[in-house]
Amino acid sequence: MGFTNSVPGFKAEINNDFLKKAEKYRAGIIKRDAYPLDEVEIIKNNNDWTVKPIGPAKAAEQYRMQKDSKVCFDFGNHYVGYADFNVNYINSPSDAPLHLKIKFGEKPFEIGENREDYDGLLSSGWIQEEYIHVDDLPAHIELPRRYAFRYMQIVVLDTSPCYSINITDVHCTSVSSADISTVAELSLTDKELIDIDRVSVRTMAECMQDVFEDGPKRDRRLWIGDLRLQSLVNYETFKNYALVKRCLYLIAGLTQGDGRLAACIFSKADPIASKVNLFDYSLLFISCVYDYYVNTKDTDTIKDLFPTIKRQIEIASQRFDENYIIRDSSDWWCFVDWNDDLNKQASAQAIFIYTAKQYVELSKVMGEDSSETVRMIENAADASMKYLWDNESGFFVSGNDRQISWASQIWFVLSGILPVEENARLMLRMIETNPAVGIVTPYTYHYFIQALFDSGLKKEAVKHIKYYWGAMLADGADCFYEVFNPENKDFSPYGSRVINSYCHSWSGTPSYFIRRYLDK
Ligand code: RAM
Repeated sequence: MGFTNSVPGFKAEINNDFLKKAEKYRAGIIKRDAYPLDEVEIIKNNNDWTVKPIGPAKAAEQYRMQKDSKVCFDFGNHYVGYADFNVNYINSPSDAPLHLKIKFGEKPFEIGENREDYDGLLSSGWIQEEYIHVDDLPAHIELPRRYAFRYMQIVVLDTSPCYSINITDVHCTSVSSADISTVAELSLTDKELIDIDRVSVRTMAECMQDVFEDGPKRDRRLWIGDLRLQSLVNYETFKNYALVKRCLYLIAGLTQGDGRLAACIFSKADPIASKVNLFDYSLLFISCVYDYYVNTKDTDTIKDLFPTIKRQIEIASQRFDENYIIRDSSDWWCFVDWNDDLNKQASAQAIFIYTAKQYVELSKVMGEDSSETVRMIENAADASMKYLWDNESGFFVSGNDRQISWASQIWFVLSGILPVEENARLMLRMIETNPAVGIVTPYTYHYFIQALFDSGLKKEAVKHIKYYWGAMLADGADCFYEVFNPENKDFSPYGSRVINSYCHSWSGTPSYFIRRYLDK
């Protein structure tokens, strides 16, 4: 163990053995060539940005351009990669620097909107836009960042009165550690599910880089909650066990001190734990390890990681109050969903029970005594029925205002403290009553679908997969989105949809459900 202090006032704890292991399982990146398929124009139509087709892209031919002209390419699908092109002068040698603006977008409106108008919560640095000067022509331009995009627009800001330019050979070297050709074909014949599965698999492949990234446009990092869902899909599709193992060691190897897990890891140049700690994400690391064990039976890795998961139970249990209910607070202590109105206390209580049960299973595998955790689970379950179950409404309530939300019911179903038939009734009652505090992320929608399957409500599960992910398909999704509300497609927890990620790993989980429960 060693300490680093690269963030003032924040002591990250590093387990070098774990980091070495993470390095050993570093993924090989597969590179492929991608070219623009079509030339398009992004125009405002009925108050929104839409794609107007111009014609097939002239991939290796000239785009003759002068000051203030622009060209937009449609690559025909979502890509993660590095773009390059050639540019030369025409008419006369370049007697002044060429000034270009290049934009990339997963969605047309990212091309259409101006960065200057962005006023969201997250850094505008995420907006995929470059201003470059080219002093000498001809030149081969390699853009500096890795982009996640379907659309690429080049705008000529200036040349000089003497020369124009031509642009040729627009190209992208796409990158991923996943190979879609290794994924088994489905045998089911439901066209909508096949389409949903295809887009899920692509979403996952685009997010599988050096680590399981949450989204290749934003945040491009390893979050525990996202990893949990990505690895579930991975076990049913790519089966890249080494990449999961790498991520598990990275997370356990870069803690916040005292064994406390960071909710996410910055894994690039000099890997470091983030300063964010989330009650549910720390516990869901246990689920990551549990699922990994179930799918690999790799007891050596479980042995390494056991102290880490044990510590998460110890830390989480310090949040129980005198009634054995997880204490609520008004800071960002627990994630659950991006619904601002959501009170997270009940979900947190249920997540404790859900993950502690998995910890007990892993303790058995390791031959460790878990009787204390078993007692905690019983106490937490009893307290939940006493203080959080509301007989009158037939729902679990959360927080001082006894809020009834979708998330609280879903997590209590998953915690398994009620019999399956009661869980099924609870789910149906929730769907029927439709409590006002709903779901805004595919992440929580995943757990909703899981709760339906766990309650034996397969038909409802399929119906809701189609309703939710089918609506994204109908919206033209090449990959599935970070946030999606079919009733309010422009919703963003960050104040602007421009900064939302439109290829987000936690949204690719229909493949897991389809392949695990439906494709038999
Ligand atoms: C956002 C990302 C990420 C998620 C966190 C909590 O920054 O969408 O996927 O895990 O929130």
